[in-house]
Amino acid sequence: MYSIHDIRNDFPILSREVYGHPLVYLDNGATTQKPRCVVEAMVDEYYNVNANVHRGVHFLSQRATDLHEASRETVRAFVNARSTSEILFTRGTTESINLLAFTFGEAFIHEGDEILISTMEHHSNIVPWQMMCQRKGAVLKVIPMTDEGELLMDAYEALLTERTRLVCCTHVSNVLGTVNPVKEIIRIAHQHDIPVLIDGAQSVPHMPVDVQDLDCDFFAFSGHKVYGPTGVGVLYGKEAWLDRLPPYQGGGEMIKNVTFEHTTYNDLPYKFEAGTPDYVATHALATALDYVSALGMDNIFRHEQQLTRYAVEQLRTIDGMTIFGHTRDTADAVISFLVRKDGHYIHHLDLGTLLDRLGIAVRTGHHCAEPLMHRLGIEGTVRASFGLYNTTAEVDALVAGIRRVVQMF
Ligand code: 7TS
Repeated sequence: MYSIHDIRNDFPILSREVYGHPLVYLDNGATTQKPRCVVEAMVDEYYNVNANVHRGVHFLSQRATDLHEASRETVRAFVNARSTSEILFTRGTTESINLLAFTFGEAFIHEGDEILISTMEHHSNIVPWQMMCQRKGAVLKVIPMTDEGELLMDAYEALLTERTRLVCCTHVSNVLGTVNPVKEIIRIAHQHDIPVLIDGAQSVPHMPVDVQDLDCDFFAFSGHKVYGPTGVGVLYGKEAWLDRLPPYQGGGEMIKNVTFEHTTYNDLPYKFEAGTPDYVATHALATALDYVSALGMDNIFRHEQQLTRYAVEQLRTIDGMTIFGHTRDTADAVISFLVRKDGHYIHHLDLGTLLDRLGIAVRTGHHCAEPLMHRLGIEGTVRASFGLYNTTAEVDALVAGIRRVVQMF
């Protein structure tokens, strides 16, 4: 059963106060809070197991290696990859995308080739491709969207040419909550033999994800957004693609043999994992994935969908409210908004700062999606993003808080 009371007790930080008010944490799109079991997994590993992985004959090193590799299997099962060879540990979504942009660029991109991204990408799914395009003389093209924040699928298809080498698209917008039709995007790209990267930073925490069902070629996400620790993330890649990519960084772990003249590289996934991995974080990430799996991703999805719909409904009762996106009720647990007073929008930073004084944590600004802000013709928004532990009472506190703040202007 989905007992919100029990769940909240698993997250010590949720019972703290901010400026004398109970904390209302609605910035889960930026990072999620950690259940006790995740922190305890880290403490336990440092206190009782700690040793470097993959290189020790001794007891602790073997135990740490077992935990690290068991974590890879947990991640594999969580996203339903075919093999643990397809699960690369990185520092997060950003590093996953940079890894792919560099290696894919080296292997497959030539002058005049094209990379396709969407209007609603986070900077981490824009800038690495721009850098790669500059390096290789390639061209970045952008899938347009409607004013309501939906990708234009006909325009997408029309943008695919014989020079398109890769399509990179976010699963869920971190600003609009739009859930993109990624399965359809992938199907269409594959008709043209073009591989697809999905940025899953904002989908993995909120819905079941099956990379084989999606049939994506690459999929990136961050541990810290799915109740795991900071500093660890994942790049999934189909083995056939990963085998054809060169290494990203050189160093220990990623080699088979080294002489001063020549190095042979390790097998997957180690070829892409130079240096000591954050094996404590990988174990804690697996602990987080076990935690959400025990609650059930379907149940989390249902809970957050109900909460999001309730929040949209309640926010719309506020005079002057503009919610961006959310024109379909399939949108995810991220709501960006602005409030108009006396003919202009109250500045997002002012609104966010005054909400903070009431103990309500929201994010303000461009949300690392400046091109999307330009498309919407705004500088920034206030964003409330929900997690598995948020409640309708917290939505009510947000709505009451906004009403109170708006009165002050
Ligand atoms: N992609 C998307 C869709 C994201 O929302 C984010 C982070 C990233 C990539 C980068 O993830 P990282 O873990 O490598 O930093 N998004 C946000 C946000 O919306 N507010 O703070 C970080």
